[in-house]
Amino acid sequence: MSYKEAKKKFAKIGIDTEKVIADLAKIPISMHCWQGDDVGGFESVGGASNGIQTTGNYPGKATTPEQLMADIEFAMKLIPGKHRVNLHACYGIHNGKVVDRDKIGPEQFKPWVKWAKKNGYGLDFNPTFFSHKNVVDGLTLSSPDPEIRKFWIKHGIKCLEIADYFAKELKKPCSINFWCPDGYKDEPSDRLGPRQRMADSLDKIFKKAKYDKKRVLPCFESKLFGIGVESYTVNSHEFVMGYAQSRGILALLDMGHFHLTENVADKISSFLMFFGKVAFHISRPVRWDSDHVIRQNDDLRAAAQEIVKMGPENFIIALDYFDASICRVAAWVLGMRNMQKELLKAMLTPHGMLKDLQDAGAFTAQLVLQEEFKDYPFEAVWDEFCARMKVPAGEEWFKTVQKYEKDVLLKR
Ligand code: RNT
Ligand code: ZN
Repeated sequence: MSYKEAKKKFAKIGIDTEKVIADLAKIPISMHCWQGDDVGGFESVGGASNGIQTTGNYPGKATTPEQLMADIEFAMKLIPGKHRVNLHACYGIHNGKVVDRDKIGPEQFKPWVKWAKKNGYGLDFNPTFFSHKNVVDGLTLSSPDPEIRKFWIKHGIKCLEIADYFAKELKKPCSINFWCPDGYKDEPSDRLGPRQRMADSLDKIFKKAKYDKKRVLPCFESKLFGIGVESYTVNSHEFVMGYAQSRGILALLDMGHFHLTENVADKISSFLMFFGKVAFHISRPVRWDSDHVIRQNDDLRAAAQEIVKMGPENFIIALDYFDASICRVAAWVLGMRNMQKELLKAMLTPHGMLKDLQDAGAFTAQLVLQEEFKDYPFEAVWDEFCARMKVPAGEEWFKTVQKYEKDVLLKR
């Protein structure tokens, strides 16, 4: 179906595709730098550890800042619209002399800011509470050892200051997400103490750090379990909700951090009501928090539908997956485009009409139309969107990546 025909068809159910195209172009997605090098970073060659695990050894991984930047730029060219890049503290650029995490500052991130300015990307940030010798017994901010806590508190403070530097330089708000691996493999005897220590450490970080609350948006990510922390995580969903709500920061939902049968999309409206803004890690768990590349599946569809209904401007949409078994550049492009495709499908759904059916108790009509609208000609609008954004619409983007792989990635 041509775009013209699709436009008419959507107009009949009250959807203005021109507006949808314009609106979709304005939704930034935060692309995670860590898909480019299996969450490696530039401090050491050790790779990811302490609660982060990648599997696979696909060739062509970025091993230097220049390579990672080039790969991100290449991927971004195949993704419609202007987006953000999500950095982790372990991606500081140290030029030979590695500064430890309690001492890093804007200095290590200057080249990133210069690069982001040149390319027009916004930047988001994350302290790195993993892949480090000071994660002792799997604990950071909740460690019973005050020296260990002190180290990680300093790291948190430094990172808030780096986020502030990003926001100031790029003149765009910067979200900074706190995720810590803290937890226990087996039944702990004390569940309260670690949570009290965690809250106290976080309070110290937010109190001492110098940052502008208007331009830096701290987020706090919960997690149900991890490998090696099967029995207890300090930052459980309830803990994170309570802490974030009481301290005026945002809670972050990661799609892989809940029971597999839990409907993460259902949580969004409650979050929005009580936080005003929702931070999201879009991920795909397969049997566990496996961080697979996101697909256009029911979970992503449901999340996108809620994001669109609640107003995308109220969300920080960040991707979080890392597959080391496939081409990393393709993984970025596919995931970003899948996110946009699901947002577009949601924007092409007449939510007002469906809501009225729900309120009228017309459940048969609601079910029928919810299903029928899934078959509306989304593809014609996507193609038009891509054409206007000057990126390939269909699978031909992959040929471009294959060429880059042959010419650049496989020569590393
Ligand atoms: C880990 C969390 C966290 C990380 C990134 C790298 O389970 O999802 O968000 O994936 O910070
Ligand atoms: Zn996450």
